[in-house]
Amino acid sequence: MRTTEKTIAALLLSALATLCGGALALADGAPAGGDVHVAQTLGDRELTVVLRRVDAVPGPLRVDVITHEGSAPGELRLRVARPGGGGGPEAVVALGATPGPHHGTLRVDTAGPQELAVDDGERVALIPFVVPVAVMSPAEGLTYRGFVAAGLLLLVALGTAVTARHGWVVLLPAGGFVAALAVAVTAALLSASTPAPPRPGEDVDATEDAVRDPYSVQRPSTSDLSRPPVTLLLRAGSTGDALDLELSLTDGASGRPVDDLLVHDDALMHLVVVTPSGGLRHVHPVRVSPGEYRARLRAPEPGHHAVSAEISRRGGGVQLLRSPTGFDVPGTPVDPSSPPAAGARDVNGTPVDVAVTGARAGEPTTITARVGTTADLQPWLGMVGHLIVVGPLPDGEPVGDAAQRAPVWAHAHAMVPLTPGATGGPPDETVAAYGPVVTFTHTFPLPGRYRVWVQNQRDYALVTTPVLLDVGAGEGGTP
Ligand SMILES: [Cu+2]
Repeated sequence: MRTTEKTIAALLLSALATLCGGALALADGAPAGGDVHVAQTLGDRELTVVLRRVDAVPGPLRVDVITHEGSAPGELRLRVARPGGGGGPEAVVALGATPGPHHGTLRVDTAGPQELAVDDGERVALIPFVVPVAVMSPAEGLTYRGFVAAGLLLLVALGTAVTARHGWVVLLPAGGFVAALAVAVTAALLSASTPAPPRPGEDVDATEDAVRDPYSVQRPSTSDLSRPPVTLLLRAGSTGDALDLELSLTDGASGRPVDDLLVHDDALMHLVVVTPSGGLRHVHPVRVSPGEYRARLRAPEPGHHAVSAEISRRGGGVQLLRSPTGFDVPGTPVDPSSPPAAGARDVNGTPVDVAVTGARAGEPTTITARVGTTADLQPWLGMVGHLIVVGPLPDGEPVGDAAQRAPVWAHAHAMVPLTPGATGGPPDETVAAYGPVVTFTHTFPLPGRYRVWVQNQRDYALVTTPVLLDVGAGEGGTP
């Protein structure tokens, strides 16, 4: 082989190495999705079901079921199904007596909307989720075709360089290789800024969201806030020493079942119940069919309960629904208990110290809770802490009745601090590294006496701290 041919062969070989390296880097840069966390009050268990990211179909779907303090050991059966279709293969998750994560792996065969069925033997929760469809834009298509053509032409050029008698013959495939490579590289650069085409039957916004974040179709978008309000129908039926709540969601305009709820703050629905004695129940009803949700309350108190539900509809933003009826449990109501306003207390073995500054209507009030003694709080529903506010409440009547008419029901959060440089999603409940000081800011619109509950998770147990808060009139006698 002459010197020029050797030089051409060496150049082509180095180009081949670059091409292979480039192709690998491209594969590593594939769009990544996230995990979906869904809190579920299934029977007597409060669970967090975590659907891990699906990288390819057909492929494995790993499901982590996180149990909490007081969860009975047992078995859950999981299966994946297309909405309205038959069930796929099952996986059994054995729930141990120790609270924490328990694992199961299923198989998903197709992309698109599906349901994860979680069956405790008595009730089946159907959790909608989406396996992202790989959508290729024209620029991405050109990139792949360009690299394939360049690779083939490179092999032809190499073969020609070894066998051809005249060096100029190699220039033909080598020139084609350079041209194909140029097209591929240009298309790769373009594809970074070109949106992917919409999938059939889907709007462009949703598809763009789905490409950036495959699970975004389950999260609210701020760009579209046009869905009608939801009507919440509530029925309560007794089951032994528990109470089964049946919740029906219907569209305020069409009257049809509402089946477009998004996972919002790690749940499809957050149900808040204020009990006659002034207790708080915060549960996450399971979806049993389109628009139908169920939750069980253990050891219900006699008397009237006030109920609100927080949901988020796709295209409808977050809605706080208040049940106009609440529900009644037969029997004589116990006297309401009055929690302390501020200061130190013990909540089921956890030392909690609450401080309040401000507390004037129309001005920001800061509520600071020191929960435990070290930084061992776990994120619950994606937050270090939750603050639930109901009021103003008159003294001298059962709290459930007063809460039914209370003008203000509100919900504030203490966010999980962002870890600098973190590339993954937010930490899940297995990370016990937050607190012990948790701070909330809330502006009370009206003066009066409020009931406030601070909620945190520690050792897989929910710590609910009730606080009685007197909010004074604001500057200038607001409002
Ligand atoms: Cu909730």
